[in-house]
Amino acid sequence: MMKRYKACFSCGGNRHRDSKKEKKRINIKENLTGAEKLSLEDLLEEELENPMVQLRYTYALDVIRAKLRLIHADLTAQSRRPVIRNLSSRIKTAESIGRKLVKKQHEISFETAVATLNDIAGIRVVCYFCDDIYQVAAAIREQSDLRVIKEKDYVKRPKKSGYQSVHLIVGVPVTYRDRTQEIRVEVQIRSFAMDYWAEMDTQMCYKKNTAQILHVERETKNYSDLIAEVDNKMLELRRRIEGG
Ligand code: 0O2
Repeated sequence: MMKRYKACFSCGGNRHRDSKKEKKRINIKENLTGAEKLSLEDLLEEELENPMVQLRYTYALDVIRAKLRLIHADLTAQSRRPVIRNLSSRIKTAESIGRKLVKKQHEISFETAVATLNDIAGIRVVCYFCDDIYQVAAAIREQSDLRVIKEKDYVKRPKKSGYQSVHLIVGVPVTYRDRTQEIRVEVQIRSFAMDYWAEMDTQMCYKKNTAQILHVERETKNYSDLIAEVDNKMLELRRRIEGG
């Protein structure tokens, strides 16, 4: 399940401390506990960890996961080979949300996170071949109970880093009693080879220091090109085999 962090964000929250809304929220907290002022990071973590919030995001992830299992079964039956290799999901930690809000120069608050971030809930779909990505994306678009809000194709146009994946931001209706809320889930769809690169890239980021950064980034970008070449060759081979 989700890892719990004590949030520690780079801006320290000082830039945001003056907002009227924030003062009000801190006062409310003081009245309730009499404890010392909570930082913006702690407030964000506390609101994110509210069971009703967590359960809404978990519900949305469960819906998408169930849908992807159906899509996998359908596409596997059609093509007579497995299409999706694995699925993984997570709810973003308060620490990671805080970092992203700072990066986007947004106020650190739960409301801003919910309003501006598309990936508080995320699911990763790893397919065997690069053409499977588009089959899965098309099948998601066809689902009448889901709304595709935004799409980014980093396979056709890889990121400067070399990162490749298709991202769909999908709206999932979550109804509790008489209230329906649309929860956004980021679905990252990539091939097995693209996933290998992304995982290794994440690992390298932890290792690199400022002096190494340019060199490491150049090298990982080159490996992304190499891996894409192998990915395409595997696809060509599969098509030759299928063609008899
Ligand atoms: P984490 O830990 O994976 O959650 P948007 O707000 O929708 O317009 P966003 O989310 O700001 O767009 O950016 P983007 O590039 O569409 O998607 C960001 C996510 O893609 C990242 O999430 C990563 O999961 C993945 N990603 C993007 N670029 C790279 C890269 O160069 N290397 C690797 N390994 N992954 C990448 P987070 O929030 O950064 O992290």
